[in-house]
Amino acid sequence: MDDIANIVILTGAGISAESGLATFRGPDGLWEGHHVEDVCTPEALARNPALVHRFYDERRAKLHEVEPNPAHQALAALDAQWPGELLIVTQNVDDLHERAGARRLIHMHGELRSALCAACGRAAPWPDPLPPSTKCTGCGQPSLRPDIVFFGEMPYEMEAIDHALRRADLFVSIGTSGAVYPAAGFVQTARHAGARTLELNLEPSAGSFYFEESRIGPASQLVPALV
Ligand code: BV8
Repeated sequence: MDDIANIVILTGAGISAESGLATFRGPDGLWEGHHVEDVCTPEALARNPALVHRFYDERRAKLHEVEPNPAHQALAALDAQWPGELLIVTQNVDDLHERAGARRLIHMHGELRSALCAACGRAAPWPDPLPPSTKCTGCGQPSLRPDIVFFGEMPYEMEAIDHALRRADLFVSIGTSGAVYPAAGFVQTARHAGARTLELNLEPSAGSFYFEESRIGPASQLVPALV
């Protein structure tokens, strides 16, 4: 990695699988038990808020039962010692990257541990438990929702992500099926900017074609071997 200065790392549900968190599209994946349009769209939240809250409450409760795995720990160690620019962009809403110690981190699809006020847009730590009457500490409205980027909503910090991708010398994708945009398009942005591209995944993804190199295997083995 001697000619590499700036690194962007994209992670998906696969990096947390070995910690015990379900992925979306694999066997007994989250989308097996729920239709996306019933739990992960603004319309679903308006139509059946109790179902959407239950879907995210169940996943938030699971966070107390799991720990970061060697893949999260390896990325946090790389983040701590890498002298150049480094950005971990996660599609995941769990807190395993930060619990492993990662600092240069963006949650582009939101976070289970955060609540968003649908009235004023203010985010705050999730008030466990969340009785329906819980009011926003900013505007006082009882309009808290999961701080999750639903389908059809703009992911967070896209400008900062795009800037990092255009400056990257190396783009690494870990544990994602490449099924969801705009994240699935990041490899193309990085390639156009001249970055080397590497995919680490349990199986070829929808975007494998765009990567110079794909390594197949579990993240807990591939990531420590990389860093
Ligand atoms: C938007 C919420 C626009 C959090 C999620 C083209 C461009 C832009 C948008 C679109 C486009 N085409 C279509 C769209 C719309 C849509 C989209 O992409 N649809 C898809 C289905 C075609 N995108 C959007 O709506 C996005 N918004 O574009 O807004 C806009 C513009 C202006 C103004 C307003 C709006 C929003 C997308 C975010 C949606 N939210 N989730 C949550 O509930 O968790 S997406 C959901 O899928 C999760 O966030 C998840 O992160 C994401 C991707 O899934 P993966 O992480 O990849 O997980 P998956 O299970 O699929 O795969 C796991 C992989 O790991 C597998 O490959 C497996 O083999 C591997 N694996 C398993 N175990 C291991 C492993 N690998 C290594 N080791 C292991 N042990």
